Amino acid sequence: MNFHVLTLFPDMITGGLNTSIIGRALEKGLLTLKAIDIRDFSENKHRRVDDYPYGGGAGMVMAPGPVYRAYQHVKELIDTRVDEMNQNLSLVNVDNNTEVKKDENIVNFKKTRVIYLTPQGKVFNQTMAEEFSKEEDLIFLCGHYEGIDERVLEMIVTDPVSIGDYVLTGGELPAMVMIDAISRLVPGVLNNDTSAEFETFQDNLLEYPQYTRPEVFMEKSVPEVLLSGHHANIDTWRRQQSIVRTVNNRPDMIDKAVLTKKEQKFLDEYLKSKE
Ligand code: 6GU
Repeated sequence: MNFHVLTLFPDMITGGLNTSIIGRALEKGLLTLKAIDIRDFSENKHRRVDDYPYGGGAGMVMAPGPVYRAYQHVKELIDTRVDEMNQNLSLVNVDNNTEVKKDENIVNFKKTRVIYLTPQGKVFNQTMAEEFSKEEDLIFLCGHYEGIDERVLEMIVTDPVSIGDYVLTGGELPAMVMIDAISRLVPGVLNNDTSAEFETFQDNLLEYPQYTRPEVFMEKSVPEVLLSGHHANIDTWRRQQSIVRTVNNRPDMIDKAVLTKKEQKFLDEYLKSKE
């Protein structure tokens, strides 16, 4: 997966994503991350990229020119790489003396998706993360000030995305949030292949609580069942904890959760005990 981020604050992107799990995946070459400074594509001698809004009003608007040229630059890099991959593929096929129709060589003729981070976008969720994680390249466009000239957005954006119902000062943090959520779904990024499948949101239940040593911390003990070694009881207890957490913290999710008859009975009794 190759991430390309169009931004006025490239250091924020590269600095924020080169540690821990994502940093290791970048080192391993499972991911690449390029932050492109939109200011480098200003044709103004003061490197200006914003201007006053037509029709008046507060704040400044990012001009279409620098954004469009930054996008073209990234797109050319992607297209060149895809062309090279296809040429190499043709060479391999020639060497193997295999008959290949021309378009069987084409690895990526899909239009690269351009995600515009905006509170006006569709709200990001795990299903969208899964969908985006199947792409080979993703372009993120981060706005600042009062936004970006609508014309360039109409020309290049395929996916306007928000990360929730609150307003931030720019698209960089949302882009980083999305890159993190998408990256951990790319095969090999997590050490543990299965862990991405079995957790929060996958079956519309929140995760159960976790404990580690010491067994007693400031007079608080680890729940006894976890020390019992009885795996069936542990699984039941964890499912029940997930159900309790979901109904208390995310009552909007509990109706979508798939519960066994026993679990439904447990939930009914729990809710009754709370009345
Ligand atoms: Cl994507 N951008 C900004 N500026 N604010 C947001 C957001 C995005 N998502 C939630 N709030």
